[in-house]
Amino acid sequence: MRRVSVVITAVALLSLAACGSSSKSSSEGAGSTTTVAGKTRPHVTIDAFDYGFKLPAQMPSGWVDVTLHNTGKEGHQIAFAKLGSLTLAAFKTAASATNVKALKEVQFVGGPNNAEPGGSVTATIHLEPGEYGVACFIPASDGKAHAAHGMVGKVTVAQTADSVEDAPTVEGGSISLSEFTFVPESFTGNGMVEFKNIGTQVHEAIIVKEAAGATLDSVKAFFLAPPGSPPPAGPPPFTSAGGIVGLGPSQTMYQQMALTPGKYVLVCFFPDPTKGDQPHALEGMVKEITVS
Ligand SMILES: [Cu+2]
Repeated sequence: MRRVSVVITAVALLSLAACGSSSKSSSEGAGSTTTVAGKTRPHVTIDAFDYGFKLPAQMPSGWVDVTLHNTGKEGHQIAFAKLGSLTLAAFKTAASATNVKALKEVQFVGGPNNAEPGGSVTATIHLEPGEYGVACFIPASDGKAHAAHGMVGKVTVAQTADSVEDAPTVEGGSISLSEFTFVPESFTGNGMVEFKNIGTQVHEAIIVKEAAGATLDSVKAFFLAPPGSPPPAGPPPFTSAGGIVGLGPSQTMYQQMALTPGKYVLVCFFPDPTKGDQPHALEGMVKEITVS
């Protein structure tokens, strides 16, 4: 029951966050490219709507800038998972139920998170050739993941002349994710930021900027309303600042950031399969960081 309450709170915030200012961070226009040591990193823009993705049939392997452009009315994300031996049908079933235990075999490599309605979030992920399942795990008002409503699919990844294997250059520091915390290192919030999963479970980072007068406690109160109670009244005490989703153990990904000075909160709602799918946020995975 606790999980459902938290999850519904998360939905509310992601919808309400749409009323706030648009996220300037981690957004890039569709079709823009990034030059890496003379070679341009491929940039793929995927439209998200309520409820589905407009997916390309194929994406280049290597490091790819993935922009999720949200044309819907609810917040969305797209997590990429290399299927390996899991069938697409099994992936769809498990993703629709946010059954991370059944997704143990897939390799989650990350993706852009927390794209507000009308907004875009870009993340740089590494893809190996093969079949990938993609999904949005954000819950709809019925408590089921958006994946269960159609935000699940498949992308084929192949090496092409566009493929770039040189990892992005880190400019804005790094953030390590593990059970159950975020550890920033030399983090400035500006330039390319590295996200590393040094733990054993899949994690995400939903990033929000505290509104004037807000505190970590007021943000937590919004994210983690007690079981059975609605989130606090009024607008959310924060605005969206992008984020990353579905980063599996030992995986690294990047996000271009341009965070303005202020206090930010990182939250992970990924379920802990060893604790009855309790969201990591309830196990301490909520962190305030200051950008100066
Ligand atoms: Cu987590």
